[in-house]
Amino acid sequence: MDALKKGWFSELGTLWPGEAASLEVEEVLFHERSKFQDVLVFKSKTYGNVLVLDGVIQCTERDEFSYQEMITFLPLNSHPCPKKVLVIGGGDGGVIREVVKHPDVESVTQCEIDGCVVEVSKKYLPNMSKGYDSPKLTQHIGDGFAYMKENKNAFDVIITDSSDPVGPAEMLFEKEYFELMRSALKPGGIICTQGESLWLHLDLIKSMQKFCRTLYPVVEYAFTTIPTYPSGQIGFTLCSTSSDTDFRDPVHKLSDEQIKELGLKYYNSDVHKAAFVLPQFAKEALQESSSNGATE
Ligand code: SPM
Repeated sequence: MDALKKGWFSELGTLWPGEAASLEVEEVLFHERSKFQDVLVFKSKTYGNVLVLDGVIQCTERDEFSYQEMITFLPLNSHPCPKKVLVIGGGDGGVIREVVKHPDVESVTQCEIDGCVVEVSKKYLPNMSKGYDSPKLTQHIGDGFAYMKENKNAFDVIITDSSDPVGPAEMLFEKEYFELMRSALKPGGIICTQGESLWLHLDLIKSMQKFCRTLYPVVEYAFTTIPTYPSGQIGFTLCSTSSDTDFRDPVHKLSDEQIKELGLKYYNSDVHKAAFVLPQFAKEALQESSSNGATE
């Protein structure tokens, strides 16, 4: 594998041509091809154990909490009562770990297509996969599309924790998928999906915002910082079926005591609000996509 050379892993990818971040490898812990993708776990020198799918870093033990907390608490704290949650993807378990912390959540269903990722995470990423022990969880190893087609009007919140739009996750960035999620939501339901980087994928984000606006009355992009994703930033597409939703002003505001009880290390209510404040170039680009978005 070209990405592993002379004790370093380099993240070479078609979505970020001409650049590649590298991590020093102490030991390769697992490396096999599953039915769906190349699965690698290595112990890095400074970021703990690292999960890589098809050559792309999915999470490291050192900085994963930024992404997992934000993709979870941005939607859950924007919904008045998020009792039933669906997670598509998220095989490492980190999002499940966060979802089951929320006191309003009664049940969470996970659809992960690749059982190998779940098993590998249980073995090598114990702090992420510990959510798998929760009695709130029902897990399906299978296709999220098929599951949602059979479960209409069923969920308060749907979180899509996917890899990038190349390979198995490509369809999760298309309009049909967002239509399907809408049909699986209860009235007032909210979705939050992995929404890619402003620095690298602005055209993709613009086109997603545009088609989302044809399906949902409220559509926003928020982001978090994370050193081991290309450009150090990754975003989230948030949509609500209710025009009353204001993602920028969370319904559930957490006190310092609650933050501590929930063990949150990145998310707090100020970070929630700030996540929607965009730099000027992005604000202009997304405003542009919204001004001609109503009819697509
Ligand atoms: N639970 C963590 C899974 C991570 N899912 C998102 C991975 C994205 C990796 N690529 C980032 C590319 C940024 N443009």
